[in-house]
This record gives sequence, C-alpha cells and structure tokens, in this order.
Amino acid sequence: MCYILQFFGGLWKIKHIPVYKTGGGGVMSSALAVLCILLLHTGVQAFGIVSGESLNHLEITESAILNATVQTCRALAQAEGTDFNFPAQPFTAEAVAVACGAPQSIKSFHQAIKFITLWNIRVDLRHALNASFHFDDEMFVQGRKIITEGIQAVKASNNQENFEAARQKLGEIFHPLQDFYSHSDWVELGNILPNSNLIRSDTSIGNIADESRATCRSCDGDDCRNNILEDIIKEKILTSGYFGIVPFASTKPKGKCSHGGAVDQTSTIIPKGGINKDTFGSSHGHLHTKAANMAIAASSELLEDIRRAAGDRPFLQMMGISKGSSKALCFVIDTTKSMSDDIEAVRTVTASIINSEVGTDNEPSVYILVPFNDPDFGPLVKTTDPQVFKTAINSLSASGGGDEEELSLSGLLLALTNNPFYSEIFLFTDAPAKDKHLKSTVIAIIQRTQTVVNFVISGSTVVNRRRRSDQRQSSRITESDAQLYRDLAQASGGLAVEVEKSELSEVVSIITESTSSSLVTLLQAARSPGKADTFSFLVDETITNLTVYITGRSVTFTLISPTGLSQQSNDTTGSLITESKSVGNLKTLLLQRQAGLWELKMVSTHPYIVKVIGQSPIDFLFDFVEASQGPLTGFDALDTRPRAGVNGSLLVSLTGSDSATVTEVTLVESSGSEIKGVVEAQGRGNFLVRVDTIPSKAFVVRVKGRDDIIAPRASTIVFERQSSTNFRASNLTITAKSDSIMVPGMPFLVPFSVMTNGTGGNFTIRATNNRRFDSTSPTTLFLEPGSSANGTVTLSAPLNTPSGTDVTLTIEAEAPGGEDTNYIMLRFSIINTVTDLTQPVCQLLSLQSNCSGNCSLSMWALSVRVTDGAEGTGVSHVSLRQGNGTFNTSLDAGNKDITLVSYVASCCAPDMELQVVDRVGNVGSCFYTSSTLVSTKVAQSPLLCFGIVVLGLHILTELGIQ
Ligand SMILES: *[C@@H]1O[C@H](CO)[C@@H](O)[C@H](O)[C@H]1NC(C)=O
Ligand SMILES: *[C@@H]1O[C@H](CO)[C@@H](O)[C@H](O)[C@H]1NC(C)=O
Ligand SMILES: *[C@@H]1O[C@H](CO)[C@@H](O)[C@H](O)[C@H]1NC(C)=O
Ligand SMILES: *[C@@H]1O[C@H](CO)[C@@H](O)[C@H](O)[C@H]1NC(C)=O
Ligand SMILES: [Ca+2]
Ligand SMILES: [Ca+2]
Repeated sequence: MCYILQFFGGLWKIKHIPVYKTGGGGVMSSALAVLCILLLHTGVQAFGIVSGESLNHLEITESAILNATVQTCRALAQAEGTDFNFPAQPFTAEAVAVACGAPQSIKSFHQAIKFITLWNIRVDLRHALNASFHFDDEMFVQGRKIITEGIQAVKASNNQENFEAARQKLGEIFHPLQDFYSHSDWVELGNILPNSNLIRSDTSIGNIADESRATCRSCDGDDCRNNILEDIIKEKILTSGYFGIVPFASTKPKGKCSHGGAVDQTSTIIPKGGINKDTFGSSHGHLHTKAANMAIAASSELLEDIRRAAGDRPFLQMMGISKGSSKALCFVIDTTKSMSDDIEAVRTVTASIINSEVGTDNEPSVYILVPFNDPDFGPLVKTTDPQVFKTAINSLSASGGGDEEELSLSGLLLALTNNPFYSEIFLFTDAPAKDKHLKSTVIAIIQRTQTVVNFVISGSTVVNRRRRSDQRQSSRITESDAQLYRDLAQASGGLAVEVEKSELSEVVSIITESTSSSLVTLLQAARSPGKADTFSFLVDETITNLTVYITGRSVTFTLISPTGLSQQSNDTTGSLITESKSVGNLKTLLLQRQAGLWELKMVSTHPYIVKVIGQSPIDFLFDFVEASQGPLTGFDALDTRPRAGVNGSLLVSLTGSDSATVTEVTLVESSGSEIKGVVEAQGRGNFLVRVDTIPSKAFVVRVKGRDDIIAPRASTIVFERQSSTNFRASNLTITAKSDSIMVPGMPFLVPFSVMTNGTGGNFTIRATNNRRFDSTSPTTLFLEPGSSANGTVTLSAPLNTPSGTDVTLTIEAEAPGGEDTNYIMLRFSIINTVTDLTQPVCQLLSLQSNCSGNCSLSMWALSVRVTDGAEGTGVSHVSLRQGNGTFNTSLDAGNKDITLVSYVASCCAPDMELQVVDRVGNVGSCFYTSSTLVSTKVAQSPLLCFGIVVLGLHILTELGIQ
C-alpha cells in the first residue's frame, strides 16, 4: 500500500505520490520537484501515524514471507515424515528458521527478507512518477502487466538458481500488488478474497470503469465512508483513486475518485475527498485493516504460485533457508603449470569437506569454482550439487600459463560477482597478478558484497618456482606482488597466508575448517608497515570457539585475559591458549572461553593481519543509506560508496535475537581514530545510525549492543561485533537508472551520471560485467570541479542466453590521479519474452473405484494425461499435492509432450490433487476425488449401482483447472 511508510518503525516517512503528470509524459521540472518535497512534508505531518498501528509495505511483505515459509517447511516436514512445530504468533524470522529446522539460516533468512523489502520500498523512491506501479489513476492493465511480467522473471531466475535476482524482482512486484488493495475499491466492493487475476495474465482483471464513467461523489466533509457511487458498488465496477500534487493542475477526469489525503491536490477538486486505505488516518482508513490483511493474503498467494513453480527446496533457498550452513564454498584456483601441488591440496580438502559436511548443518548451500590461467580464466562452475563440484575440482589440471604472471584478479572478479553477498572466497596461487589494473574494481566489489577473500600464496619465499629457460634461475613472488594480495585480503577481512608447497595441505585444512554460518568477527585489523600496537576485543557469554588468526613474519605477541592473566607467544605452557598451530606465516590460536575484555599486544616490523572470530548466534547486517534524491522523502540503501567528509547514515539490523538492541556504532579507521554515530531504534531489530562525518580513509564498522534475556534466567549480555570488510568513502557520486530486465539480442542502455564534490578533470570510466557480454561505454568523462557529467553503458546479451541468466554490471569512475574512485554495482536479469501464458491441462483417462463399506479394504485408481497444449512450452513437472497413494508418471512413448500419470490409493483417502507446471513456471492443479465422481456420474451410468465406476475413454472428461 502506499502508506506513509514508517520504514523500520519510524524513519521511512515515504508517501507514494503518483506525481502530477506533465503533458509530455511525467517529467517534472526541478521547480515542481521542490514543490513536491515541501508538500510532502506537510502531508507527512498531516497523516500523523501512530507507530505500530497502521501496517506498511515492510510489515505486509514480512508477514507474507514468514507465512509462506512456515507453510513450505510444514509441507516439507509432512512429506519427509518429520514433526513440525508451528512457531508462536506473531512469527519472527528467528522462530520461523528454527521451526524449519534451519537455525543456522537465521542470518541469511534476514538478509533475504531485508533485500526483498528494500526492493519493494524502492518502488516508492524510484517509480514515484509512474501511477502503474501503484494502481493509481485506474491503471489496472498496466499495473497487472508489471506484476505478471515480474512473476515470469522471478520464476526464470529461480530456474537458473539466481536467487538474488529473483528476490530483487519479487520485491519490485510486491509493491503494486499490495497497493492495489489500498488504492482501488476492491475492498469497498465487498470482496473478501484477493484478486487472483492480478497474478495471471490470461484472465480478466474485473469490470474496469470506463474512462468517462463517474465513480465518486464528494465526501461529506471529512467523512468519506460513502463517497463511492452506489451503482459502482452494485455493479462491482473496479476503480482507483487519482492523484496529483500540484494545486489547480489536476488531470483527474470528471467524476473520478481521488486518492485523498492532504498531499493529494486532486482531492480538493469535486468530487472531493478520497478512497485510499493506506493508514488508519486515510480517507478510507476505516478499511485499512481489511486492505492490509488482503494485501498480506495476496502476497501469500503470489509466493505460493512462485513456490509451486520452483519446488519447495528451491523456494526456501530463494528465502535464504537451506538445509546446511547457508554459506557458499568458493575456490578460485590458479591452474598454470607450477600449481599441481596446490590443486592436489584443494582436491583433498574438498573431498574431506564434502565427506564430512554433506547432510550436516555445515553443508555449504552452493559450491563455486573459478579456475584461472593465462591468457584465459574461467569458466565458472556454480552448483548446489557437491558431486558436480567434486568432479569439477577433480578434472582440474596444471598446465600452461606462459610468463610468470597470471590472471588471478580476473578469476577473483568472476567469483566475486557470482558469489552470494556476505560469503567467503579462497584463492590459491603461486604467481603475481598479471591484471593488477583490476585492483580497484576488485576492492569495490569486495566492499559492495561484503565478501571475505582469503589468499593462499605458495612458494613465495622458497626457491622452487618455475624453471623455464634457465633451470637454475628461479623466481618468486616479490614483496610488492605479495603486498597486492595482502591489501585485498585486508580490505575484505580475510587472510593472506604464505606457505611452502609442502605445507599446503595443512594450511588449506586449517583455513577452511570453519564453514559454520554462525561465525562472527570480534576484531579485524592490519598494520602495513608493521608496528607494535595493542588491540582489544570484547568476548561475550554467547561466544564459543574463540579463535585468533595472525598472519605476518616475525610476529610476537602477548595475550592478556579479562582476569589479567597473560601469555606470551613463545610460551607454550600457558593456559590462555588452549591450542595453537603455526604454518607458513599463519598462526592460529584457540583461546580459553572467558567472557570480558581481552587484550592483544602485537610486536612486529613486518606487515601483519590480526583477526579474532568466534561462533555466536548474535550478529549484525548493515547498509549505508542516504536520503532519497527523488520527489519522496525516505532513505534508500546505497549501491555505491558513501560520500566522504560529510554526514551519512547506516541502517543496522541485529540478527539472532529478538531482544537485542544496539547501543553504539562506531566507524573505526586503521589509525585508531573513531567516529561514533547517533543510534535511533526503529523497531523490529533495526537501528538508524547517523554519523557527522564519514571518514576519507578506510574504516570498519563496530557495533556494540546488549541483550536483556528474561528466560531461562534474567541476565544481560553485552556484545561487540565488527564488520570484516574495510569500507571506503568517496568524493565522487555515481548514479544509474535503468530497467532491470534485458532481452537477449537487444542493446540494453544503462545511463549513468558521475558527480565530483571536489576537483575536476578527466575521470576514467570502467564498465565491467561478469558474463563477458559485449559492452560499450565512454572511457573518460570530463568534469568541472563540483559538477557532473553523464554517460551510457550499452550491454548486449547474446540471442542464445538462457532466460533467467543474471548479469552484474559494475561502473567505476576514477578521479584524475587515481586516488579516489567510486562505483555502482547493478544486477539485471535476461528474460526471454514469454508467450506461453497458460498452465498445463489434465484429462482424466480412466477412474476405477470400488469404494464401499470398510474403506480400508478397498482401493481407487485413476490415470490422467497432462499436456501443455500446442502453443505451450511443455510440461516440466507433475507432482502430488494431496493424497498419499502410489503415484507414477511417465512420458507417452508416442508423444513426448504428453505426461501420463497413474495413481492408486486407499478409499480412506478419497481426494487427490496434482500440481502441473510448464517450462516457464505456469502452475495448474487438477483435483480428483473418488466419491464426487461417483456421485456425479450416478445419473449417467447404471453401472454405478454396482459401486464400480469405469470411466473409459468414451467419457473423457476434461476437468477445469483453476
Ligand atoms: C498463509 O499462506 C497460506 C498458504 O499459502 C494461505 O492459504 C493463507 O491464507 C496465508 N495466511 C495469511 C494470513 O495470509
Ligand atoms: C568448535 O569448532 C570445532 C571445529 O570447527 C567443532 O567441532 C566444535 O564443535 C566447535 N565447538 C563449539 C563449542 O562450537
Ligand atoms: C619469551 O620471550 C621474552 C622476550 O621476548 C623472554 O623474556 C621470555 O623469557 C621468553 N619466554 C620463554 C618461555 O621463552
Ligand atoms: C575528498 O576530498 C578532500 C578534500 O579535497 C580530501 O581531503 C579527501 O582525502 C578526499 N577523500 C577521498 C576519499 O578521496
Ligand atoms: Ca602467465
Ligand atoms: Ca503452458
């Protein structure tokens, strides 16, 4: 609904405004835009929402997702014969993930919900000028088109396991779907169920009012309860409110309803008043609850359709819930000539991870492999099947590579842009990067995706690398080559481990040991050049497996526990370190479990990285956010670096506890200087943090909080977490606007704009996409100081690109001198135009039933043929949705477009329902029951007197499918 969005409880004061349309087609002059914002402010105040009463898009979407997830997990539990315990109402992500038997997916479930709702709310910020996205101005056909085309894209993306793209589109189409119930008269017409025709394209939406037909009369003062005309209600005519924010310039046709509210200027023109149900304070606020509940039900119905097309497990994966750890296992491997030992070590550890973790809570949810060589890299293997991954790793072999340097950053970039956000990558090489120019792009994507990248660099100090022309001449990674990898590791919060070839197996098994999804970062810091420094980290009662990783040469340290005990690095008898390993330049220390503030005093003159992690359910997610630039007030998550040197905001969400709160958020520079933010609770575990100045140097985000636990006994946990990623701000601003769907074979334009808040000059532009699609873009843009310039990237997907493929495009702008860069990362889906809009159909071939007397002694059976029609894409899968009999499907020997289904069940289970899905995800269902058919046929066939029905081909019945 187009509520004044109190996003996260109070911040997102967004009011969708289907803004005044200029004659040309909706482009507003800046003067009008200013007017919008001013009007909006008064509007926002006039609505006066009481927090927590009216429901907004965020809450509606979250309710529907939680409900659909519970339903899916329950169905899976039933199918698998396991118990299912409904979580307590109202559902929370934590409780639902636990009920689904996937507590390890809590964080990724939160991420998915957050991401989907973000894209929902973005519709108000980015498509404010388009009434179709909000079902205003009687834009019913246009609104439904947005929904149904979006559904096709979501299904195609799920088919290709591109769940991020599916989430993005899903969020976008939730918005109009939910708005329909607030902005149209569907509720006023007395409907008690959602309008299912909005998620189908082959049916009528309803009886839409003619353009010339009057639909409303003026309200009686402030009382709008009876402003819709009686004949409209009586004839069940669909209409929706018109909206405009410019006084005296209304485009509302005569006699039409308005949206209503203080902001809507059309509502001051006869017929006055409005019909929206956005909040309790709206013109039809008395119907707010009904409309909001109907929007939840409609969103549930949409999710149900997507779930049926995808299947239960893939649907849950789209929601971030997987059986295993919800984490990716991603290897990027140099496959040039000298790498056979490394490949062997990776092969061994992969086999061991797969053998020990498949079927456990630690099983990776997706496996990714990117080989790189020289002059080529890739192809990427991305699979949810561990055996496919194992086979891919086993088929790697070391050869080629030409000169000393290899394409390590190209391989890394391919992995980074295909990996889920917030995951981890392991890169193996023994060579310098040939493609050093990609460094800033790699760092940009590390920051955007919050990925941790660990490097295993073998043979860097030993004299055993390639022996080519001169057998005695050896080479190795120089200090500066290694430093590039260390810089990337540090930026990402990963490790750069340097070992000899003989130490590979040991180090690979150490660093890949923990794939648990409950890992949290307590401290992550690097010093380059190295220097003596003291670090502290707070350990709370929820932390287990407290582990310190240190990489660096000639490092000594002293560890001091909360109780004041200390232990030096050369002391092997102390009690603080319960286990320690040292291989190559990596030290791993498992610490005694002790809550409180620990201290680590480091001494080294060489570069080093320190990382302290533990396992805990409590963690945080965050985005940099910015007040929307559009005509609406609200905050939007940034797809770019935040702006340096000015104030900024972060939206922080806690995961893993319903009762935890954030008490302090600090941006910590590596120099140690700290910028504290002002924290405002927004409800639902979300916190807005405002900082006065975003630093110009790299920084990490540190969150402190507390959790006041009531049961089983009252206690307070004070915790501290840190981002593993190092972030950077920029003096450049980069924005881009485009559609999110590409059609294969057609040039796709992405206009963008770069603005400098500092110096001018020639700015370097780089556009990279992760599918190696053809692309053109300017290579430089000239900017005057403090000004902006525009460019366009043109991307083309080859004609044969499978529907549902996604592509990420990163556009980077680099200031003269190369000191400052900013980027924007965008994701598009490639979707073929879908012409198959109908579901497969069932034809009953035969039904035999001798159900009489004791049902447990008799059986019924049927056979059905399923086809997708001559114009269809074909039957993709047929499954049993209801019924517990024996179910078999086979392809017709003569015609592969026909699927034959046979079913035999006990008469005690007289109902059965088939679910039939075609290749583009149109879902139908066919319902059969032994008894109904018997009774409907009584009049036709005397045979039924014997209690036996034989429905032969002569009474072929094509059953209607809804
Ligand atoms: C929850 O989902 C089920 C199945 O999709 C649906 O029947 C039900 O109406 C939904 N409940 C709500 C409150 O939307
Ligand atoms: C600590 O980690 C090890 C290995 O990663 C695991 O076997 C063990 O169960 C963990 N202990 C706790 C308390 O989580
Ligand atoms: C550890 O090194 C320090 C000096 O760096 C020395 O004073 C101390 O005796 C050493 N301890 C052990 C157990 O070797
Ligand atoms: C932004 O510009 C200011 C002033 O010119 C400079 O001090 C700062 O380092 C710049 N920040 C970045 C991230 O380049
Ligand atoms: Ca080479
Ligand atoms: Ca079809």
